[in-house]
Amino acid sequence: MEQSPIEPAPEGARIGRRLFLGVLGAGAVITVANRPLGRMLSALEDASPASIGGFQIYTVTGSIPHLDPARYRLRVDGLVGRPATLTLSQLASLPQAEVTTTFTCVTGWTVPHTRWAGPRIADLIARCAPSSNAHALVVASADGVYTDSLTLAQAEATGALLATTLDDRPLSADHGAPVRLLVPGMYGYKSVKWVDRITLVAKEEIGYWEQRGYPVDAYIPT
Ligand SMILES: Nc1nc2c(c(=O)[nH]1)N[C@H]1C(S)=C(S)[C@@H](COP(=O)(O)O)O[C@H]1N2
Ligand SMILES: [Mo]
Repeated sequence: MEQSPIEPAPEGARIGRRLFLGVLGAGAVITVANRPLGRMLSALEDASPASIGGFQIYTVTGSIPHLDPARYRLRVDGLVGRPATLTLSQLASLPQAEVTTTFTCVTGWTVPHTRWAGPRIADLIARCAPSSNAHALVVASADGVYTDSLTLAQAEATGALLATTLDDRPLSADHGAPVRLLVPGMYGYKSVKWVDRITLVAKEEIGYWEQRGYPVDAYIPT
């Protein structure tokens, strides 16, 4: 599927193609076509139709990875003295942190009072003996495409989590199971879903949406 450089708009994301065509057929297009048609169609092409509990479910690849929890491994590599490969039970045995936050997508939708838990990424990295020249980390998704990056200072200061639960329940596949990044205070595009690799690097790398125009400074204005 060809990808549009724009994140699916919330309106488009709520409407599946079949429903959209049905609406067109019924002549009721005015209820959904409050934006240029091309833009709306490309949003439909790219979007998962799901809206769950106030979240728009996004996946730039057009499909939702279903990772087997038993076979899941998180790799930590790059500029570390002790590269690691962790199972979910090893992640669960690390100190768990919790955060309740308003999840905020830069396109405008928010979900208040979302509660996330999992190990802090800074704690995990500390166990891997980062090299003195390690300055940032790149978080890569098992979807093979999506990445984002934080400086080690940002990981520390924000308390960024490798979230394994949302509202006290294991993450769903739609929300990035079994592990997603959650960066309190930063826009949702930092929150890489289906995390499978964290690589320490000397220089921050530009993430998927930042390469396509989103601000590299992802802090949500307060
Ligand atoms: N792998 C992956 N992670 C991703 C995205 C994506 O398309 N693929 N979209 C990002 C964006 S822009 C947002 S706002 C949130 C949305 O989270 P949700 O799909 O759980 O609602 O996921 C982020 N993480
Ligand atoms: Mo987003």
